[in-house]
Amino acid sequence: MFSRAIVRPPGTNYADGLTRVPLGAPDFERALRQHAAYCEALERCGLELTRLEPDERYPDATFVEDTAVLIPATAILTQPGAASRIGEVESIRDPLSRLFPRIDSIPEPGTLDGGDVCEAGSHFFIGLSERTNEAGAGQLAELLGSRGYTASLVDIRNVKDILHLKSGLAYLGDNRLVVIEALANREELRGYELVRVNVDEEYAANCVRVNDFVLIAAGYPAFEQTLRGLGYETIALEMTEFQKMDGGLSCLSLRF
Ligand code: CIR
Repeated sequence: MFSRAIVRPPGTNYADGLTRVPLGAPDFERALRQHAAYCEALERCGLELTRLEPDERYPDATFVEDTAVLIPATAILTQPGAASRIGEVESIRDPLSRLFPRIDSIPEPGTLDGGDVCEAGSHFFIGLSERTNEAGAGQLAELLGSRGYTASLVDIRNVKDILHLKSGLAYLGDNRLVVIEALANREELRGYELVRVNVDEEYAANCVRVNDFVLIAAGYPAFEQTLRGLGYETIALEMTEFQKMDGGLSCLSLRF
């Protein structure tokens, strides 16, 4: 169960952030509305929100999930793999210090984005990606290990179209993982029940189970139907303006 989340609305220079997807520039006002609806959905799931101010120094700062990995004992500050995002970590240190008993970090030469870290109960999948390197993943695995969690690596460097591990993998609880086809046959995921996402609905794989609900991107009817068929109550959210900046649903919040 989650009880809180940290969110940060996009700033006016949001469109200056990083993106690899050819979907055009985001509309700032629409992004704000979509962000507000996202926050409302988290509250509907029972979460108390810590709402940070937009941070115009970092156009990608709305994607707060990339800056930390949270477990009850500590908030682990990451080491973003994109140079323009490194400062975001310092900007979230204070709020996390007020909410967590301890702060740890991933030092260089490690790099690690929170979007590459998929928590599945007491196990963590850590993606090796364009943003997360072996050193960063190893440091995180060690920190988690010292707190009683297990971790395994999932190399996505050759998986086309996904920026982070969680762009293609989500944990629903109940030993169930949502996966895109490109990851469905991975040895690392054996032992879990896999909920596959159609190739033409891949963006929807980045969904988030929050207490009694699963938040999903709007516009992916087959996947929504699959989740409902499994007995989940879904909340579909318009994510178009975040998708344009390569962002998924999970990256807009840090949940704990
Ligand atoms: C970036 O490229 O870093 C941002 N524009 C998007 C980050 C999305 N984060 C995530 O999926 N965890």
